[in-house]
Amino acid sequence: MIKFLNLGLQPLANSYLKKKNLNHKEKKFKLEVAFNKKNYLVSIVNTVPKEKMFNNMYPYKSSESKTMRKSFKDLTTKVKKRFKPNFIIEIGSNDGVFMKNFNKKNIVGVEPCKNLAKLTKNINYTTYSEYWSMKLARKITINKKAELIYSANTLSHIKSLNEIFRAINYSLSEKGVLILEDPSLLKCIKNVAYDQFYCEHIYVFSTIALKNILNNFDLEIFDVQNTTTHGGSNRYFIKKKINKLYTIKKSVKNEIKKELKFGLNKISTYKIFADKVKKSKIKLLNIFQKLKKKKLNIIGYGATAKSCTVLNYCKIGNKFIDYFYDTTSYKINRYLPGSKILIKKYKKLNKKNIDVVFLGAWNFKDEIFKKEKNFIKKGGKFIIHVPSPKII
Ligand code: DWN
Repeated sequence: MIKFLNLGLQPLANSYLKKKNLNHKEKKFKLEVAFNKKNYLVSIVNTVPKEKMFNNMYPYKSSESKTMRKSFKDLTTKVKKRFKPNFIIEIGSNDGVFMKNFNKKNIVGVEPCKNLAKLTKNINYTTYSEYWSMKLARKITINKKAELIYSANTLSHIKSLNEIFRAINYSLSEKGVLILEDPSLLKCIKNVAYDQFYCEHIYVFSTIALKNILNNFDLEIFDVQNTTTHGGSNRYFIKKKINKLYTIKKSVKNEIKKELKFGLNKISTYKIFADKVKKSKIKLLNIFQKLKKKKLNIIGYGATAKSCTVLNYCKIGNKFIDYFYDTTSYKINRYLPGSKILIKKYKKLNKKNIDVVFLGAWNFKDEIFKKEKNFIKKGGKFIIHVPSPKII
């Protein structure tokens, strides 16, 4: 593994602080990112035990944005039509935003965060509140294998790829399909979206890396689609190699071509990216300093896990940002880890008391700009740090 990026000491991204704990020392870990030149996998170097991140107090709910609700709903329609699955497993079912589009008889969820699993259990969707493992795979599919396994923004959070794919291989029927959806490394590197790296994102996958990993488990990608969610993701359609029901689509070759052309197989590409990250930090700090000199009121919008990386790496704290707005109940009245900026319950932006807004949830720019059109009309501005820090 070759380290190429050092994002400093970072707290746990989704560990929002209570007021009474503001003076407690926060646990921090060294956030470094590395490239494996054998299989092209990009991963963080130091990982945090899963129980510290995914427990009974996980704050993130996938259904919080219109964009994601629509994305999951649209996929459901396509999946039903294309694969007609009768037995589906969703790994990382979160608050049920995907699951709820299916009949309760046809889908089971796996969600180790007990507070979230409860939400789907309460409405009678079978949900295993456990980490995805071989043991769990045996429990769920000992008698009946899955025709579809779906996992969005989850496998990148699990350290043991061996355990993940062995368990998937065991659970998937011979003719079954695995659909994986995760942020695209190509998009992340191209857009200098370094905030995709934090404790939970152990991996940011490329097609070339995923192909190499899947090969060890006799699995192969037969289709790949680029989606716009989370700043640019890939949706991979995967099958067992023995399954001849699907032919490998041109999309796979094309995606690999794009990645190789950009140089995702070369360490030099990642070194260039790391230089851009350093420049991005300087530029973002300059923007904040200039705005503060003018005594403008700056707030944040969307207290994302990604913001944790940016704010702590760039050392942007409550001297620059007065507070964040967020719609998520678990985050409200808490403080962002490290930077200790207060998170307030979302209110429509008002130009009377807010001049500039740092867009923590930059991946939902279109949805947020639509919602805040009056603020924009009245001259309200946003700071966006991806692909390059600027005021718009
Ligand atoms: O992989 C992960 C992704 C999918 O979700 C997890 N490791 C953790 C989490 O990452 P994130 O916090 O960076 O995700 P989002 O989806 O960018 O978070 C958006 C945040 O912004 C949420 O807290 C909700 C909030 N929000 C809001 O307050 N108003 C979002 C929208 C669209 C809004 O209008």
